[in-house]
Amino acid sequence: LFGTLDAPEPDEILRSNQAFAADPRAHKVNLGIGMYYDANGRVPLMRAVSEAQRRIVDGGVPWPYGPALGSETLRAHLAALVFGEGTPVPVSAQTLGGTGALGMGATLLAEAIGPDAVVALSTPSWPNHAPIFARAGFTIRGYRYLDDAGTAFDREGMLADLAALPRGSVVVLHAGCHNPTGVDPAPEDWPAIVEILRAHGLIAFVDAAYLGFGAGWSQDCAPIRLVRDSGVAMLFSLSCSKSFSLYGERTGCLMIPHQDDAAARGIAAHAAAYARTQYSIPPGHGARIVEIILGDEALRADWLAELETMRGRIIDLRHALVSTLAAEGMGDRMGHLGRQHGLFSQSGLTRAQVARLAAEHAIHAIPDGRICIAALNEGNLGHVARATAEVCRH
Ligand code: PLP
Ligand code: TYF
Repeated sequence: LFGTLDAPEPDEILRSNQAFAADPRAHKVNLGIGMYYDANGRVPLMRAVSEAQRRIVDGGVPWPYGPALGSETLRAHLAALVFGEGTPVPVSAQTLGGTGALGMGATLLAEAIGPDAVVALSTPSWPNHAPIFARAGFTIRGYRYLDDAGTAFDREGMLADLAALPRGSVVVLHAGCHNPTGVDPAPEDWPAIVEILRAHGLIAFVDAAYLGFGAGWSQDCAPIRLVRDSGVAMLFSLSCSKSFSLYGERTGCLMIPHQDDAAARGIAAHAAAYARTQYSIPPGHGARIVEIILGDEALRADWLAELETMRGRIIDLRHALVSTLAAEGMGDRMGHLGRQHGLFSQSGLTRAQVARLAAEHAIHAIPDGRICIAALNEGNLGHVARATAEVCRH
């Protein structure tokens, strides 16, 4: 029956994760899939999340069906957290993580503007971006993002490529902590990007999965607010997976600012129709956890403080890795890792070197050279640096 189906391209990130899981060596290291790990190599259960869970259990709260667009309180809290207290609440839907927000947004866009429009992605981008927008029927195009060395932002290249897009194209922008490169536009680059979007009639789809991991929560929200304040047509996908360490709960939100009441009602109806045919209602548990945290001043402050500690630990790890690699004889060849942001960097390792890291040293990275810095710790950093220097030497 299904023999005619072509197998889709396998996801190299998930494949690397499977290879790690199947590796029997005790000293194995997982630099592949993007998760934040603590100093003991564990995905943290954040203090505020733990307390919110306790309140849910102690309160004996039941789990009835909820609305198709999810919790209105959660959506209002998230909008205030990103766009500022007291600003207009955008039309929004609670989604299945950031991925669900991208999928819903892509479908709503295809319904609204037709799938003939171009969707432009940074080269490179998160490998799920292209299939998500392609599934909604869009034609995908790349825009330049990295300089020739592949380690810094190519401002002129990006601006030129955006300016060359047909009017009405959709531009997917990483809000920060770019996946897979860790390379972000500087704060002073964003006004020029927004001006190109405005002048050329482009639609911004801003994707945020790492808020709080870049320069700090409010700094990380600044580009998102800048796009919103410019009046450019905008969709915004927010993932709570990393910022609340709630990966498996599938908590996220799609927000669409600047809509008058009639447009907002239309969007909400289409979003609810999408939910109804895909999954009916979004999952409740992670959403209730985030809602409890954001609705309680003390819990919210503790969550932000712990997130800030996580951010600081990644920066320390970046510097420790750069200096340990230098001590292993690599000079400043990987100095860019210390200047980049978020969970990831592209190491510059070739596919062959990545394969050797896995085969000879039980270190699993993504074949394109992406490494998850947040998976390093005191116990594995020396091993990773020695092995990296070794595969680069021979
Ligand atoms: N967007 C980017 C850039 C990501 O790296 C991720 C990673 O998970 C997502 C969206 C999706 O997030 P989620 O796991 O919440 O679906
Ligand atoms: O890039 C990452 O590693 C994360 C997690 O199909 C992820 O964004 C990776 C692949 C995937 C879903 C999530």
